[in-house]
Amino acid sequence: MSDLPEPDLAREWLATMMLIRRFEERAGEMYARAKIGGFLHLSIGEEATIVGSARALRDSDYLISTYRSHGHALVRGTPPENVMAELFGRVDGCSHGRGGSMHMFDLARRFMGGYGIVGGNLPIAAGIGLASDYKGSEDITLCTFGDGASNQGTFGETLNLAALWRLPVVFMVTNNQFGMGTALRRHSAVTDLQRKGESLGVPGMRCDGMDVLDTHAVLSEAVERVREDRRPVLVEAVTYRFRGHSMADPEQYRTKEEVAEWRARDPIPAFAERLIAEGVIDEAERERMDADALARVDAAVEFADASPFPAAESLHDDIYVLDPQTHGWYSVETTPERGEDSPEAAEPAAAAEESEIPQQLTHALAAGEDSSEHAGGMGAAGEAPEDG
Ligand SMILES: Cc1ncc(C[n+]2csc(CCOP(=O)(O)OP(=O)(O)O)c2C)c(N)n1
Repeated sequence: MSDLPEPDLAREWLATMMLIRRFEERAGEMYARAKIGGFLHLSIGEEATIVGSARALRDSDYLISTYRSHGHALVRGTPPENVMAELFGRVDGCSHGRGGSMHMFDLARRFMGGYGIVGGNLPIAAGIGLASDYKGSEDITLCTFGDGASNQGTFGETLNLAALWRLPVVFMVTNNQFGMGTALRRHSAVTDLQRKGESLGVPGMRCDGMDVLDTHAVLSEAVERVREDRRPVLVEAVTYRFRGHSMADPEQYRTKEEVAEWRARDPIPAFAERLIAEGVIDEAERERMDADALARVDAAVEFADASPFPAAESLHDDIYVLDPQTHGWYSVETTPERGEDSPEAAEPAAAAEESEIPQQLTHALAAGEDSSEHAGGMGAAGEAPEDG
């Protein structure tokens, strides 16, 4: 059994797990009440993996996650108000209301975001690791992704390059047993996921992702190894997603008994009971901590509700623009200056020559490609889209 950390630290870990749980439950309710549009993926059941791993980082280290990332923003210290406002699509959201559930982001706290593309965050993590090395810093990056993502091409490509270039990245596969409705044994030939990087030169480790202490102990070792040796490692955190994949999941791929078995190992009561048994907190304090978490979530909802939607005129700020009629900083037909609609805009042909990407966009436009396919935008509030 892993040792407990200092009492204040232990309380903070429990409080953060409780906050994530209460936040996620409320987010689910708000989705049902059509306050939240698009997709919503909850991490209920995975709190020990989130808190145990993130608390192994220094504040200056980077964390990068997936579309299941509300908890990652909260654990890094993004105020619940700004996370909830993001879910509501409001201007005070941590991505100014433009990302929604799948695109949390907080640069100041070195949370490099949620990503909607399965496996899409791995190459970005390698890039962040390369930048850390290039700058001669000690920073490392923790990149978390799902068991399903370990089958993506980006997994092999990124781990190979990370090992070859000795990039300071801890890859953590959050094995919650399913990729959408497909169980691990049905989607991966190798189910011992910590071994999936071995042939690529990335050694593996495993932690009990239902136990915040074990997760923290294993991740601390991984983080320190990576910081010292400047070589990547792969950690498998074994956990379970208590709720459906997203809000529109009939859960026909698993039995109620299986869910109940894992729920009996709920990481929050398990850790709370250990703290009570060792005299760090008592039952009254546990209840107070839970009430505090609820009060913070209440305040977050109130804040998000009062926050305005972004102004219509700001629609084209901070985005890549494909439509030649609209003026964004990366628009093909206008100046490439950020946020500017400058009278000195380059001629369209000249602008297209400046980089390959605008040319590609020009070709896509010429070929009549539908830009909405690339946009990944949010659906109407309250809809139950099939998936992200
Ligand atoms: C490249 C890509 N393919 C498919 C999808 C649709 N999709 C969204 S989530 C998901 C399952 C991923 O499962 P896993 O990596 O285990 O993460 P989890 O959802 O369990 O956290 C899929 C297939 C996508 N978003 N991106």
